[in-house]
Amino acid sequence: MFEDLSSKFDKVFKFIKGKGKVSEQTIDEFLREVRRILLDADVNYKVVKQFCEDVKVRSLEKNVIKSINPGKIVIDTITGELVRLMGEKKTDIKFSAEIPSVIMVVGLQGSGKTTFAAKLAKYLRTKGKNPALAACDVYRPAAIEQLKTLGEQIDTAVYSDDTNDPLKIAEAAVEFCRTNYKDTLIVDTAGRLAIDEEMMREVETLKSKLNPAEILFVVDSMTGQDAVNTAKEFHNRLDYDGVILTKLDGDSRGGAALSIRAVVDKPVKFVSIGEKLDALEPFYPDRMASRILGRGDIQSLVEKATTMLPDETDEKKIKKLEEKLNSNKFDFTDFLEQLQQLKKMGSLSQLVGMIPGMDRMTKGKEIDDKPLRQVEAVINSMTTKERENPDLLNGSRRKRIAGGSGTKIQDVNRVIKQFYDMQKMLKQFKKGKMGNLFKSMGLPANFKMN
Ligand SMILES: Nc1nc2c(ncn2[C@@H]2O[C@H](COP(=O)(O)OP(=O)(O)OP(=O)(O)O)[C@@H](O)[C@H]2O)c(=O)[nH]1
Ligand SMILES: [Mg+2]
Repeated sequence: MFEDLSSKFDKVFKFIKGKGKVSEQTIDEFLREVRRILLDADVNYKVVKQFCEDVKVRSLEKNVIKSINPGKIVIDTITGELVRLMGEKKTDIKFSAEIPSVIMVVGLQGSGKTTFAAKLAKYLRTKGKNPALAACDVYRPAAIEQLKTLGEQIDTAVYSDDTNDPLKIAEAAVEFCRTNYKDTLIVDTAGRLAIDEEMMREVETLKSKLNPAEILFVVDSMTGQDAVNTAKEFHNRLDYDGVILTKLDGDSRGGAALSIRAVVDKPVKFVSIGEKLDALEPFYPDRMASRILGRGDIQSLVEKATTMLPDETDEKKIKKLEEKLNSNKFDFTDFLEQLQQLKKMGSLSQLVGMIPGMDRMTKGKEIDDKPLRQVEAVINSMTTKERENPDLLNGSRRKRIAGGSGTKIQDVNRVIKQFYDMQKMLKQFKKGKMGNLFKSMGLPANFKMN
């Protein structure tokens, strides 16, 4: 996700980090670069302009020119402004007092509505809801079948009938929910190639008759500024409640994710990151900013881990690691074990973006096991002493390891950096509170960093 954007930010941050003191002119120079990066990522030009102005004003307010660490001030400001741009806080789905809460899913053709409707049903079930789906796309021949198939996969009821009238189907589906104790109805609607009057009128009618708790607008993030324009038009007609960004697993440049909130002033509620039905994540602006800046997203990783229960062999491993950690510290062997554990948790492409530094390493290339294999090769070429004591790894040792693992010295440096990054991130989680999370991640419940 956003590898290009991350590596460009990385470069320009290095430039400012290297400065002992800055003038207003240096800040301007730096921001010109930031501006270019954002425009290249297809962020709306008005949004970019405002963003750079805000960063400048805030940095000056923080006395960046007199500071002895101007790089930190500027980078912290950029991070904060990115979070603000994307809406600051995670926004949840609303439910109505009446049963069922109706959630309408709207958007252009092929944006990912039907897939999202099923993903949302699956997600809501993990939150204790009992949803049903309504098949209201009566135009595309296979649409109803598609939703039924998805419903079967997630063991969720799909209401459909042959009336060919979206409103009648939706109203009957509401009744179906009431008699079958379904508390939430997710309504999948038809898409069109472009916004047209007929589709808009149809969804407007659905809105006025169904009185939905939520209207969610689904948009393909790969379409960049088009996505933002469509979001605006839909918003003018429907005044929806939230945006769903799909296909963030593709080579989306980030423009839609970064501009949509500022342009339509509606929160992004979920992002969809793959075709599989569990490839859905709530949208957290701060975590997204962290990914955009290439710092990974350990929180989401840990949350993902909690949905997995360790099997018996994992339990044994946890015990062993626990004993080790009580007397020792997190070393390269543990690091490798953790990465292998993470790999078991899901597709590597979903996980790499969450591991600090990994995203940049793969640079949007076809994601396979290569990054992990490289980490393995590098760690396997270390001596036991080196694995236990990473501080031993001086220049000549690194060179030897590169030779031994068939990698370049930069690869070795990167693995070492990743190790320290992960160590740092894990340190942020305090003992106790995160105990159960660690457990499912394959770490002892009383895991603690020295
Ligand atoms: N890679 C990727 N593919 C996705 C994602 N979401 C949906 N898709 C794929 O995009 C295609 C279209 O998805 P649908 O859910 O059928 O889209 P739709 O908006 O319902 O389409 P219409 O009903 O024709 O308007 C399918 O092949 C999905 O598998 C995603 O987050 N990532
Ligand atoms: Mg559909």
